[in-house]
Amino acid sequence: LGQRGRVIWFTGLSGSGKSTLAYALEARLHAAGRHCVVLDGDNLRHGLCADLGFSPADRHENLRRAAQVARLFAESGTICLAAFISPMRADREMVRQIVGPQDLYEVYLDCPLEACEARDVKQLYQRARAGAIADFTGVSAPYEPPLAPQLVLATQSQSIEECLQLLVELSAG
Ligand code: GGZ
Repeated sequence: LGQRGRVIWFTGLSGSGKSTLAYALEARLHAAGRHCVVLDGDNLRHGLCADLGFSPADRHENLRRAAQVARLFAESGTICLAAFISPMRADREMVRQIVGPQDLYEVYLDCPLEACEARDVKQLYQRARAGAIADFTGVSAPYEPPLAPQLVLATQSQSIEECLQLLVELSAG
């Protein structure tokens, strides 16, 4: 294959741009002939993790499974783009241990809660504020920003194109 796998792990609030950037990066890498795959809440929580909700214990288990799958992809030489809120430092540390520190690139999507909430594409924040969704990250559940991520993207102020260029370097460098 001539290509070493790795895991690009996106962490950030709901609406910070994780899946958008992961899928845009996937398209870029595909176009450059690289094998890659996206894992996110949408494709895992409907299948492999369909039994899990959003309690701290369920998020922990969700991220443990996601990290194990990501490692399998990386071992196969694929670039795995994993987009999960992954709100707790301890859970992200578990991810690092499972994937292996040398293959794990943590990307923090640093976007103010107000900006994520203003977008509210799926009206989840609105429902969380109304009390209809419990344990909602940023509203009624915590988010702990990474202390030493490999890359920080200020998705409110940086353009998608700017973010993508940094991500391509991180994925291929
Ligand atoms: C956070 C929730 C919740 C709660 C449903 N808290 O923006 P989305 O909608 O499309 O992506 C979010 C997704 C988060 O799943 P993850 O697997 O990434 O979470 S974690 O890493 O914490 O395990 C959001 C939706 O699920 N969603 N309820 N209570 N996000």
